[in-house]
Amino acid sequence: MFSEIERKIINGERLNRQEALFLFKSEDLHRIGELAEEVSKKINQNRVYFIVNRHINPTNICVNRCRFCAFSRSKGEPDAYEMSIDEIIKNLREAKQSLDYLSEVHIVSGLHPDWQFEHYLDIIQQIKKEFPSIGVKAFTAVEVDYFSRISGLSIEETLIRLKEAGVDIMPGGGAEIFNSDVRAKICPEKISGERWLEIIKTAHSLGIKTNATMLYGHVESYEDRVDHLLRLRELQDETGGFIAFIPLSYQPENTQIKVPYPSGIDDLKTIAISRLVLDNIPHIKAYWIMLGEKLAQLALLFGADCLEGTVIEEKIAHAAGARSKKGNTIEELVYLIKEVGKIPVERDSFYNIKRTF
Ligand code: V47
Repeated sequence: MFSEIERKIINGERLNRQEALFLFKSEDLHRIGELAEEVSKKINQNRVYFIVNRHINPTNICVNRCRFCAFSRSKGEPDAYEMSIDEIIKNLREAKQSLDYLSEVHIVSGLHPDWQFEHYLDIIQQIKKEFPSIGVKAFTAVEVDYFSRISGLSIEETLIRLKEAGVDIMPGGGAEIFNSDVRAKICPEKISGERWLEIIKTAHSLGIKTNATMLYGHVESYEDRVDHLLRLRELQDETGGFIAFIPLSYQPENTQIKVPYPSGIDDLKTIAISRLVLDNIPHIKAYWIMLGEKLAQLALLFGADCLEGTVIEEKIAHAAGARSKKGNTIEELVYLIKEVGKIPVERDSFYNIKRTF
């Protein structure tokens, strides 16, 4: 089957479910990687993107206590926190100062039992008022569903309000693995995979671009991963609204799902197969925070074309044992990219090129 798969990839033909599954079961990581690299070069030439950004998590208090999540807390727990809007602005000012400027803020929050939708809107409005030129990547489909429930607004109306407040693009979190049996084991309180896809579809129909993620390396099977990728590919055929796909390598510490970290082999294979299956999503991110800097660097030769960004302060993966730094400098990201013989490209939220190194 491998030679037929190779033929299809070289001719730009689409892989089917069986073929994608075959690749996950294959041990020929080198050849899978080589093929993914060829596809990546066709789409993004020799460029590798990164962004000068800061992650902000306004609160870790969350009514969904997903079993894979080591970050969330219930109200009243000693290390539960809530950031004020002033603190958020102060963090962004400091990031801007230390990096000279900031292109984007990435905001993912907990589902706070007391905060109103207006408060989340206020966070975005105040950020936009203070930093009008910064791209705002904010709130996953899971949060949008929650905002709609607490406000009584439809999903469409909720998204319109977010867009008006200043949301430019939505991050891809909360997708996990779409299969409902897996979701019942890892995040029983979370919205279904179908609901996640429906909300993202609505966002795309309103002109809001989004990312997509897949959390792998816990209790899911290769079949579940392939199913997840195919459902994303199908939606992308309809809407064209996904900009980037980010495979999230499971970090098991302090979580309720105790399994070993995914191996480096599994990480690289998952990146490469994502590039090969998602022929209609332009960018594949190697999220260095979860992969570690060195494996993320190698992933750039296995189909990935983006390293996310400077991040500054990562909390979700580090609560679960991520061994990377919490943030990076532009110089280090440029170094990682140059060392694999690729061209470092600083981008904005929509992958417009700001600077080439
Ligand atoms: O949705 C939670 C995941 C996500 C763990 O869109 C975990 O550009 C691994 O979505 N091990 C949030 N992953 C992060 C995210 C993201 C990150 C960077 C860029 C973008 C983007 C999106 O983190 C959650 C969940 O799937 N997560 N716990 C864990 N233990």
